[in-house]
Amino acid sequence: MLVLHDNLGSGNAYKVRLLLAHLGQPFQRIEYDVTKAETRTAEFLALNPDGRIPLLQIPDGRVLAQSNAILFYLAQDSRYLPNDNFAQAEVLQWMFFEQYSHEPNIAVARYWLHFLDPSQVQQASLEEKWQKGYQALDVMEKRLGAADFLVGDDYSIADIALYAYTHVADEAEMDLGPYPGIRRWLDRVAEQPGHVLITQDDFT
Ligand SMILES: N[C@@H](CCC(=O)N[C@@H](CS)C(=O)NCC(=O)O)C(=O)O
Repeated sequence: MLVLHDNLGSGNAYKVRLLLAHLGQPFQRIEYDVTKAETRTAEFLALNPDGRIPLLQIPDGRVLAQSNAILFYLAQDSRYLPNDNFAQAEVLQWMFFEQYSHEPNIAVARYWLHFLDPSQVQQASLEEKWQKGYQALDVMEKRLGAADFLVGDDYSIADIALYAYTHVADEAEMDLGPYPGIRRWLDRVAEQPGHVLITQDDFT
């Protein structure tokens, strides 16, 4: 069986749980408390020297890190990755955007405000994260104001990658009010068959 080294609060890990749920693929979850450095033990570092979840262990023992690489691996030959070469590259384009322009801002602001002691957060750093996070949302709104999904006409792993932290932007104290296209898209994603909430933890 697939084993997911996981954390229920993590949007990066949720991406993988969400795709596995869509695929109807059972998996075992091992939970780590990232606020207590549980992914920094010698045992975990032997599995992933980068010391981070999500980490997927496949039945032959190989492991794969990086949420979006895991999505790309699991989505092969499924309806969640388009067949066309250019559309596949567009999926990757959105997933690289997610990791460079979206996650480092919205996910980090959420982590500071929702999981750490907010009184320890430097206001200037937070405001920079918000400003860059809103820039990323502006980019998404340009697409989603006029289209149902990020790539082509269908739901794909590009949507899963960007849904993970966008749907909890309120926990980063960010306001999605000015983004009607994104808000409609969030509802559309939540209506996909097999959708699970970020808090769901029973998958075996
Ligand atoms: N780029 C990585 C980021 C993974 C990541 O930042 N994981 C966090 C939780 S969201 C983590 O494991 N943090 C624990 C640590 O750094 O010690 C991905 O997309 O998987």
